[in-house]
Amino acid sequence: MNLDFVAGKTFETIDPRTGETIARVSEGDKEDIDLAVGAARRAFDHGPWPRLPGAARAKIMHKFADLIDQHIEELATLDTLNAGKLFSWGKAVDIPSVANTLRYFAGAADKIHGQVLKMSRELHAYTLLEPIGVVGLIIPWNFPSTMFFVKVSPALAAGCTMVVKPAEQTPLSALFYAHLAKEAGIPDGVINVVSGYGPTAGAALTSHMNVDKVSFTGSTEVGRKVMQAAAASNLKTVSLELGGKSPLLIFDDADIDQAADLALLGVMHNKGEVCVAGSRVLVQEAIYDEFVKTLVEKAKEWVVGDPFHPNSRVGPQVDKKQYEKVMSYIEHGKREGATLLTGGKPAAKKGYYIEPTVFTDVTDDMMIVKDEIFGPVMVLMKFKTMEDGIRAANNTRYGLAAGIVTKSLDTANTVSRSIRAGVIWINCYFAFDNDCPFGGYKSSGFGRDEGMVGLQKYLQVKSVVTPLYNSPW
Ligand code: TXE
Repeated sequence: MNLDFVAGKTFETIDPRTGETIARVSEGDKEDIDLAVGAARRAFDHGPWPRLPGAARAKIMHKFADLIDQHIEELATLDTLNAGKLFSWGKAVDIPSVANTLRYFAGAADKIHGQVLKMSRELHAYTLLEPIGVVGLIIPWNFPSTMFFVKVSPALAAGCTMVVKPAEQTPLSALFYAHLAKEAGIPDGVINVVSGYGPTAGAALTSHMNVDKVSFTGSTEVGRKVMQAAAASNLKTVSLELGGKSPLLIFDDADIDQAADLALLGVMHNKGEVCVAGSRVLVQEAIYDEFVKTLVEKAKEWVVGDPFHPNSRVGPQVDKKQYEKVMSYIEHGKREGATLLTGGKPAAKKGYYIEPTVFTDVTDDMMIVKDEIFGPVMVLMKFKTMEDGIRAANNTRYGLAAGIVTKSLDTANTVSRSIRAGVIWINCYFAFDNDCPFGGYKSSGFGRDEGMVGLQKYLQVKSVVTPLYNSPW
């Protein structure tokens, strides 16, 4: 639970619509992480949570989910105020989905079991699946609620106890969730939320000797530091969900209208602050010119504006640092000689709004083609054959997601097996589901969130062996 932290320091949290401060939040540091890990350790070693029958944990998780349902408006408001996310989307999709994530993993809590093993000698053996222990969950700011529950829910179902470090940009909904967890009856010490900065509180968690696992979502750069800290401390296990530069391949048999809608959704949704954003759009040459015309026309439908307004589809970037990062990539793209098809400018005098932006005439060596921009910026490229398309799609250090738009089953099957990425969407994009694992290949990290695979990483396998007969061993 959120405490008054040791040093009594606070930090500002801002409203990206205006850049103004909306609240001051307790700033946790190493000492606070120590206290939180201590509480989680006691709750794991001596508390009821890991020892409860799975069904009893599930019952409390369902209560937690019901409480979220009762506070959808407040929670969606916090994420809009703090992260600039669309309120209508939060209310209809994001917040109801996090309650369902809890319910999905609650359904697994009483079905966690090992296997009976077929030994080659006269031995009886079986495996036990045990909770991995105290877990550190480091959350990014682009989906403050979704990412909280993508990590907290399987950890709760497994019987782990945890310390959650929300992103410094978006601590507000995480603090509300800590309050609801207590109200739901989750025992003290099971979920500890420490708001604070990455290099202090976050780093203390990753190097802590009493943390058994860290699950991290964030930048590739910090992902490297998390692994180093784990290796240099107690060799805790690590899973990393990092950046991406995902391709969307549009083949010449595609419906151009549908393809343009998917392409825009893929990179403009959540103002491009999405790890799986389809930021490289690759179009087969026969339909390229017509596709460009349709895309530019449809880009106008992505209205930039106050995320509380029901007509807005693109809110402000989360903070000044991200706004400046995206604008500097746009300037760089212009300097590198790419053609700006649409957008490319700030979209308001106040706040961190950026116009939906599309570049074309790009080359593989340009920074706007290689780097994750994490804003509403698309690069558009042309390819000739399927092989060319696959080669271009894989020409990236990342491997988080990819999209394919085609009417041909052959094309869809061949391409989906040829792209090195953790999720492939065929004729859709962002088709997430709790049962569908996602995570990265290459520099997009390793380990999977969601699905039963997402539960496994919070469990540990123990083998138990005994002689079959009471004969001397
Ligand atoms: O990320 P950081 P930033 C990418 C995206 C974005 C860029 C930079 O391209 O523009 O990263 O964003 C915590 N030890 N993604 O700087 O710093 C931090 O407090 C432990 C993609 O905000 O990686 C926050 O909670 N933790 C990504 C979390 O890491 C540390 C989502 C993410 O912040 C730490 C976010 C440290 N030394 C950014 N330093 C995605 N995959 O969706 C920071 N943190």
